[in-house]
Amino acid sequence: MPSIALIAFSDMPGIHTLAIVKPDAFATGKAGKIIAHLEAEGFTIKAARVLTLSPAQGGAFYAVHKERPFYAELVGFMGSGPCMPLALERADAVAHLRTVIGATDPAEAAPGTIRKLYAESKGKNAIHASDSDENAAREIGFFFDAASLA
Ligand code: FUP
Repeated sequence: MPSIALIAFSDMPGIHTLAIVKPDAFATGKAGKIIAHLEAEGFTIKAARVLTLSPAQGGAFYAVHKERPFYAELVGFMGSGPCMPLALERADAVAHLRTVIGATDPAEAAPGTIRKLYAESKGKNAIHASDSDENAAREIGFFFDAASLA
């Protein structure tokens, strides 16, 4: 269960979301450019970590996809090196971040989006972003406790 402080942080409608700079972006040295892109879009970083996900952590985070054919590959990739979860704040956070990252497959992503600029494939696609306020609250709580949220 999230703490009371975390609920207060995450329940403000629409202003928080979770991004993860994925291992491919670290491997290609693009993590800093991606963070700069997020700040230029008006996101404030409220909390950040760098960690390598264990199979259990990656599997739990992406449990919603566990019946999908790409699940094992996804969990393996997400644990292949460091990643960086970021709790972000901005008006209309979830929807705006989804626009800023672009389509799942960089080949289909709009020009100027993070995935178009920095991703190499549908699997190795540089960044994760929450897809709803409900999932943003859950995903922020997955990585951060109340004490680490600014
Ligand atoms: P997105 O929300 O854009 O990250 O996309 P999805 O929630 O559909 O997928 C989550 C992650 O699964 C993607 F970021 C990458 C991976 N994936 C694949 O590897 N292959 C696919 O065909 C679809 C998704």
